[in-house]
Amino acid sequence: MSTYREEKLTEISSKFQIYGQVMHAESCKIGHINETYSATYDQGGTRVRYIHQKINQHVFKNPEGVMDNIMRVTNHLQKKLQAERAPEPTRRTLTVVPARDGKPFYRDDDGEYWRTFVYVERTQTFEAVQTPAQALEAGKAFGKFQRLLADLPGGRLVETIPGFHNTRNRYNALQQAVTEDHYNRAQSAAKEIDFARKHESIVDTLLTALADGHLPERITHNDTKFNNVMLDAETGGEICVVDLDTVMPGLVHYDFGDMVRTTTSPTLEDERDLSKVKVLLPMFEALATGYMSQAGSFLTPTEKSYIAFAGKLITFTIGLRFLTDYLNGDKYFRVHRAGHNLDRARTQFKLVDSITRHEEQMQKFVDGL
Ligand code: GN1
Ligand code: MG
Repeated sequence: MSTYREEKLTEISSKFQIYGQVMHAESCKIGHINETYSATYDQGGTRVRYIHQKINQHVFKNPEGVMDNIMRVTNHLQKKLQAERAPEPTRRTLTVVPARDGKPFYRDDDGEYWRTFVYVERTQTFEAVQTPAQALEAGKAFGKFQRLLADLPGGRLVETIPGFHNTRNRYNALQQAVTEDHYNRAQSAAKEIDFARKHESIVDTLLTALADGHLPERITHNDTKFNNVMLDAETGGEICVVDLDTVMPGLVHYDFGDMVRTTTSPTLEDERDLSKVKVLLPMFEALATGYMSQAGSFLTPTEKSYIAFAGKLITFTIGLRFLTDYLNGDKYFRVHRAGHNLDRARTQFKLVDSITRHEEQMQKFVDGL
């Protein structure tokens, strides 16, 4: 890590209510948005770890609203886990460590927002799903998350990114990027742009059902990728879901859909060998079983009837976003190579195709649960 970063992290570490000396810090998690570090402290002779994270304000325009949501959600989860007598409850939801002034964040001299979490030990995360057992755990983890938050007291959570999963808006943003074509990239993405246009008919389905009152708004996570589930390093069982910045009012389909996107094809999000990208039904069945074991108690029949569709829609939506960002010059998602966002879009669209082929079978399986 650069000296700048080490010095910065030493400064940051002194701003939170942590007892002990920071020993070292390192970069962790390959997210596309925030900067994340794990830091090891010496606390009376014992090593303890914390997570320090800088919030990306280009993406999250209201960081205090983000932290307000996270405090409400994590406090509620902690209470519910204790009431349910869950073992090791402090490993099962994130714990925010307050700053010295008691706020859930520290704002530095550059106006950057930092926050700190207790490090959840003895867990593992994976960039790509490997087994149906893992898909089952992911489904269970996010299903439980929704279930435990169903009775969150207080007003509506802040919409940290308004219209985050609004596929109509995402579709329109793509059309605008194509028209402007500031980076002269539209030609290189002609096939993908065409794919997007051919699928326009699906973009309003859930929005219309919500507007017509057929689907209820709930509290959802909205970024349920598989690498946001911490699995116990020993047993592989789900422990804790992370990345709570986009917890806000939403449809359960946003969560289930992103789980389908990231846990039914055992490939990376930017896999270039598209022949490998496809839904494996045993993965889907395990995912749906895990999810329904928790969410089955509160889902309405109409919500349930859109479950397989959700996988297609959200995979398509994330594909639209990658493609739009490619055309807009890679301003949003961190890229590591030329054409990275285009590769990501291609992978998503290939998966959309595969889900479409299996959609009926997938829904039938869910109906039988
Ligand atoms: C972003 O936080 P991170 O990098 O895991 C994005 C998600 C996308 C995901 C695609 C706030 O997630 O919506 O699905 O990349 N988060 C935000 O990998 O835009
Ligand atoms: Mg995220």
